Amino acid sequence: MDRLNRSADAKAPYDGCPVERGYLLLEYRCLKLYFIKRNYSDAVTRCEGDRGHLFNLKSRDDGPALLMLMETMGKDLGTMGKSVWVGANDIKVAKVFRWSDNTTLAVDSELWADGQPDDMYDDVKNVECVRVSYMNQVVLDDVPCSMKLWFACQVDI
Ligand SMILES: [Ca+2]
Repeated sequence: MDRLNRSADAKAPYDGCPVERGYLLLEYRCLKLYFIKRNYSDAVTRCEGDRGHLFNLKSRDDGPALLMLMETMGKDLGTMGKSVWVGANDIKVAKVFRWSDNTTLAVDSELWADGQPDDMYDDVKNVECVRVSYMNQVVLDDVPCSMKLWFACQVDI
């Protein structure tokens, strides 16, 4: 079926968002939070299995959708130490963070937590993957890709 036909039918509001797989349409974003802890590459693979990618949380405007998603699932990102993988990393070129659609996440973006990205986590250096947590607002931090975290997948609609 081509897109035109599908968009004309009764499922139009969710068109392309796999709600049957537990995705939710929140403020025009099609998202699912996985409450299983995985390293970054396993999380990427899981999202790709849904024909999506890790959530590209590119602006403050994306914060409410994530918090709403957590709330819907009965979880709270505001608790200390809680964080979720998002779709940015600097694996290809150090210090050049890219979202999964290849757009850049500037190192001076207001989305980073204070002092981030610092290419560091405890004693580990050269860390390359990005998580989001909540400190009065959603904030990003670069951490080791081997960390096991919850993750948010996004399907483009
Ligand atoms: Ca860091």
